[in-house]
Amino acid sequence: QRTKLTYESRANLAKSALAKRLFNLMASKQTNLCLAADLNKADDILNVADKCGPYICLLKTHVDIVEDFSEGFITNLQSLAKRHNFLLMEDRKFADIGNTVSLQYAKGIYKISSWADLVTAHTLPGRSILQGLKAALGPDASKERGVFLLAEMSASGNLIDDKYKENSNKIATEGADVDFVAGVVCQSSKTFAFPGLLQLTPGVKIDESVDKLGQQYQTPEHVVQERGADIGVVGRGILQATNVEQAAQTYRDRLWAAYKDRVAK
Ligand code: BMP
Repeated sequence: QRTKLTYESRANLAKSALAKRLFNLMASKQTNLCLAADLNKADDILNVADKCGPYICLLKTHVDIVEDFSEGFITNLQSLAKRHNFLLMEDRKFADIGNTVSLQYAKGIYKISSWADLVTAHTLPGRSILQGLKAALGPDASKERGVFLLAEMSASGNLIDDKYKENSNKIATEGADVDFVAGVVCQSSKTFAFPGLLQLTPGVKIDESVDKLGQQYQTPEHVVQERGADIGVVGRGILQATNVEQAAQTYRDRLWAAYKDRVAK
């Protein structure tokens, strides 16, 4: 069972170079917290990235909500990622034909492929989504990049059923492009079994169970121990706290303790 194995041992099983890197980073830095930096101003994102940087393994962006985007913002974000040792994930949720996702990944204002270590993609279009994203990268660059595939969502009433999950798992674990898949975004340990993939689980908050727009929350302990999360994604639980740095530390401590407990049992 993958949830019983340590991140160190799973790093050796990973087929994606990025998954290996992230497993090792989590183990050495002792954090399985991903910050969802969903803020609209570049400086606000850089500010939380600097404060929370020591406690996170991953910083997740929605770059299309940044009102004052510039290349300088990306350069600054990259230097914070380097200083505090975390990776960058653009939560783009690609969902189009191969040719279009290839253009969306590399071109336009954001040039996502030039800076995001990881991106997210829906499996709705099938395998061609991986081929399309890979096509945007040079032959060597694909070793420095990875994708998390969406196999489940935390939104209430979402349309994903068991068949869709099962087929998403196949895309993540079978075929020529599995070296590009670092993990799966999902809500349950049953969604996939392969220990070389990371389970990223959003919808984590300590003291709320829903928001007003369909988001469903669980506690850090519940997502790690009952749902199989390897990385817990926290946005508003940290961003709306009076002390952002302290909140990041609390989420990091609780997610990490839950993981240590899980592998010890
Ligand atoms: P918050 O903790 O503030 O609810 O933020 C959750 C983050 O995770 C958002 O950036 C959202 O886009 C993302 N997310 C999610 O909430 N549920 C999913 O199923 C997939 C996601 O990427």
